[in-house]
Amino acid sequence: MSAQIIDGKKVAGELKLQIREDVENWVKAGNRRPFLKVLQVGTDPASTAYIGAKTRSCNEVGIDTDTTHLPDTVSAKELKSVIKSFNENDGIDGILVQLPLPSHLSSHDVIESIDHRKDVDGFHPMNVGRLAVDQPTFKSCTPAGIFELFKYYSIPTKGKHAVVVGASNIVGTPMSVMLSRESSTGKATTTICHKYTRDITVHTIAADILVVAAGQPNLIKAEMVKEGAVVIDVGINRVADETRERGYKLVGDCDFEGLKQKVSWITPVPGGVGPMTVAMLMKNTLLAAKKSIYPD
Ligand code: BQF
Repeated sequence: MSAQIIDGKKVAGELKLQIREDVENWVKAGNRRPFLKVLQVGTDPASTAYIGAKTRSCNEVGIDTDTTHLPDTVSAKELKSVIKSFNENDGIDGILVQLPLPSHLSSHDVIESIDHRKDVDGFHPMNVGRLAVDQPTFKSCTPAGIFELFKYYSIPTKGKHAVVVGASNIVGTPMSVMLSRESSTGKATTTICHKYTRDITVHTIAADILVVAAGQPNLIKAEMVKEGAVVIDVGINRVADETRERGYKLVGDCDFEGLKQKVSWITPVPGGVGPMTVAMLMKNTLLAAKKSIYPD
């Protein structure tokens, strides 16, 4: 048996067409076009590439956007005063601070300084807390995108054993919360593995749904998964490849070729979860403009 491939690029494209229509209807009804402000600290090339993908998506769906660049020497005080000016600017609906930040800056402090009503990444403690208690919120884009894939492909989560590998604030933790909670789909029995887990295979082999966000190429091999499992690979790793003009290729955290023979569904890298993350950012920005989560 060979797995069915979850085509995140296709699903993201369809979602963006829907969002574009929603944006046009919002503007036709007499509202200002939604505006996303992106803040980049420093010049990390991967961050620049991700911001490029987000800017292109904004253009596709009709959301206005621009990026403010600050030097990697910026102080916490200066950065927070810039964010404060964005918070107070009524022309800005969504604010995104591209991560990671230089090490002298605390991402906790910076994220907390964003107005939670403009936190389209869903990283502010207000939004994370509301997620945990099943209230309407800006959901972290990657887990939200994975749930859109479950919906699109009619992959049930209710009553399943879901295992999340990786406990980051951005992916693993909100994913485990969304899987375990009652709302939307969810309703799974959820295990979360992290760097202190003694034997991850004990857990991964028991998973009906396996979500891997560890940032380690080839971490998950065929012998570590259950026959017929659903595998969601969130990893995006650069590995050297001389045959590519860039000198590298992108791979996930899973041995895709090995797993494909054994599981029922699997996401590729690239073209799996990544495009969904960006599409959900567009959705959150429209929700912010419409004040759908936090009415005035
Ligand atoms: C694809 C990200 C790690 C650290 C910071 C499409 C993206 C990626 C892959 C993308 C990511 C990962 C983003 C693909 C945004 C996802 O075709 O497979 C899009 O742009 N992402 C980010 O902003 O910061 C990160 C991963």
